[in-house]
Amino acid sequence: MTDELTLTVTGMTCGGCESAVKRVLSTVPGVSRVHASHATNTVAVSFDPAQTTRQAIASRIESAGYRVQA
Ligand SMILES: [Cu+2]
Repeated sequence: MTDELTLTVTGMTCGGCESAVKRVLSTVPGVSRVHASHATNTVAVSFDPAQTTRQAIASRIESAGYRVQA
């Protein structure tokens, strides 16, 4: 089973930031697809809710230096 989640993330300013977000999320078990856009301040994630949570994904993004809006 796969859930989709779109987070509003601030602090991404270029393609390098998008790549950084994708890289850290690729280490989260259960995350299958990530689309990050600094132009729209969004990160869309496909994930298995049996393996991870919105909270785990958000805290991983924040640990990389970006802010996730509630
Ligand atoms: Cu950047």
